[in-house]
Amino acid sequence: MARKTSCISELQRERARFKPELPEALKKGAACVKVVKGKPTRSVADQDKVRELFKNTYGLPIVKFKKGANPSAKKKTINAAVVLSGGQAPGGHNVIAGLFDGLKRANKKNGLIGYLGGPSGILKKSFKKIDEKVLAEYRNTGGFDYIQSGRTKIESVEQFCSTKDNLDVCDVDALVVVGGDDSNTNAAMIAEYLKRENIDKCVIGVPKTIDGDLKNKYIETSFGFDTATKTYAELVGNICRDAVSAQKYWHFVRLMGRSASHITLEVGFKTRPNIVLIGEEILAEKMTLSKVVNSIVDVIIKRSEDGKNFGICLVPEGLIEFIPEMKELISALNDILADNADKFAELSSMEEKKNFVCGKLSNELSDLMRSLPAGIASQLMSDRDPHGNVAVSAIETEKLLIEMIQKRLAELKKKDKYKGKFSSITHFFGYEGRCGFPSNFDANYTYALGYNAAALILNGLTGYMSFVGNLLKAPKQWECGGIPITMMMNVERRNGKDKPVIRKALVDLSGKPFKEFVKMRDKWATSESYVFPGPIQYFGPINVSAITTRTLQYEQSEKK
Ligand code: FBP
Repeated sequence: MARKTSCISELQRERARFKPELPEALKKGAACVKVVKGKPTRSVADQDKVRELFKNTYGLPIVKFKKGANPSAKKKTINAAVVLSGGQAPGGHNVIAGLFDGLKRANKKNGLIGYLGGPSGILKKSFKKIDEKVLAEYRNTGGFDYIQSGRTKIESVEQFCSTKDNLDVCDVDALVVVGGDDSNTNAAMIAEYLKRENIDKCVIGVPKTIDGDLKNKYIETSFGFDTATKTYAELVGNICRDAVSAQKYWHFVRLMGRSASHITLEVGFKTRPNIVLIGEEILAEKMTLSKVVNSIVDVIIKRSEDGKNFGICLVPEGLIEFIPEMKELISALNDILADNADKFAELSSMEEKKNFVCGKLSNELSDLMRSLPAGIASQLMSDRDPHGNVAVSAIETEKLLIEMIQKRLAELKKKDKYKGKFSSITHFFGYEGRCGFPSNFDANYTYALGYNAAALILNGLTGYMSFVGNLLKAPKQWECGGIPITMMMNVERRNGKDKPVIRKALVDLSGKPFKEFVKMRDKWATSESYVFPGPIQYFGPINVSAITTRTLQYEQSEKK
C-alpha cells in the first residue's frame, strides 16, 4: 500500500533522491559481468561433518565478478523472491531495491516477490509482489516494514518439502535470504535440499546484522553495523556530555549485540567513555561476575579520589554469556529446557520453574542460579528463539552489575576505603539503532549487495552469500561476487544438539581493533576524553558523511 505523501518526513523526501553508487563491475547491469571462479573451498572447521551434511553444495569455488559479459548468463525470465530474516538492520529496503533493479535491468519481465514476516511467509505462502511505485517510497529508508521480518527457522524435512512446494506454487526460481549467521545457515540448508532433489532453483544469502558478528576473511562487515553504531554513538556521546555537565551520575549503558561485543567496542572508539566492557576479554580472562564488578569498582574509586563521582560504563548485552560461570549455567539450562520442554511448560510459578531446573543442575550451578536476583533468574529461563538463543536483550545485566557494585562500595565505605558518592542511571540502547535511515555507507552497501545477488542468480549460482568488498574505498572501487556459505561453517551445539552453523565472528583479542582499545582505555578511565560524535550525516563533507566504522578501518589496516 502506498503511503500518503503527507506521512513522509522531509528527510525521507530528500533521501528518496539519493542514488546509491554501484561497484564498477555491476555498472553495466547484473547480467553483464564476467564470472571468475576460484579453487574449491573447505569449511572453516569440522570439514568432514560439514561435507557430509552438504554433499551437493560443499566445496564450491569463490566467485568474483569483473567487468565484461557472460554469454551463458540466464536469458529466461526469472522470478525471484526475497525474505528478510531475524532482527531489523538499517538498509534492508535497499537490498530489495538493488535486487529489484538488478533483475529488471537484465530483463523487464523478471519479477520479484517479498515473503511476508520472515521465513514463516515462505511456509504460509504469504507474499506480496514488489511493485516499483511502492518500492520507491522505501528506497534509502530504515526498517523492514515493506515486507517485515521474523525468526522462524526452516529445519525439518516437512518444512524443506513445503518450502520447495511453495516456491513452485509462487513460481519462484530464486530465493534471496537476508539475514545473520543463523538465517544464512538456513539459506545454505535450503540450497542443499533443492540441489539434492535436483530442483533448478537457487538460494542466495545476504549478510545482515547490526551485531557485526557475521564477517570473516571474505565478508568484511554485515550491513546495519555502520548505521546502528553511529546511532548509539550519538546517544552515548550525548550522555557523556550530560555526565560531564552535571558531574553527579554514573551512567551504565547496555548496548545490543547478542553474542559479540563489536557494537560496544565501536561505540567505545567513537565516544571514549570511562569503562568499556568487552565480553570476549572477560571470557578469555575467565573473570567471575565479582571480578568484573571489582574491575568497575576500581575505576569508580579512582575517579572519586579525584573528586569525580560520575562516569560512563558501556556493557555489551551479551556480557552475561561471556562470564564463564554464567555461560556454563546458560548452556546447561539450554539443554535442560530442550530436553524437558513439555514438563517445564506445565509449571506455572517462577519458584516451581526455578526448583525444577535447580534439581537438574550440578550443585555449583544450582547455587549460582539461586544466588541471582529473581528477575535475572526468570529471564534466563525464558523461551529460546527458534535458533536456540537465549533472549539476552531482555536480561538487564546493567542492573545486576549496579546491585553488586552498590554492595561492594558499601563494604568498602565501612572500611573507610571509599569516600565517594555513587548515583547510577541505566540505559539500554538496542531497538533504537535497528531501523534508522541507513547511513550513506549502508545505503550504498545494501543496494550493491542486492544488485550483486541479482548477478549471482542470473549466473545460476546457489548456496552463495552475496559478497561486496574493498569497502574502505569509494563504492565504484568495491569488489563483488559470491562466497560459498558452507565455507563459513563449523559444527556447534544448539538447542541441545550438534548443528552445522556459520561460525560467529567474536571480537578478536589479537586483532587490531581490540589492541588499539587496550592502548587507550586506561586514559579514558581516569580522564574525560569523551568524544561527541553527533547525529549521522547524510549530506555535506565526505569526511563526515561517507566514512564507515573504526573497526573496519583498523581491521583493513591490519591486512595491508
Ligand atoms: P540478528 O542477529 O537477527 O540481526 O539480530 C540481532 C539482534 O538485534 C540482537 O542484537 C538482539 O539481541 C536481538 O536481535 C533481539 O532480538 P528480537 O528482535 O527478537 O528482540
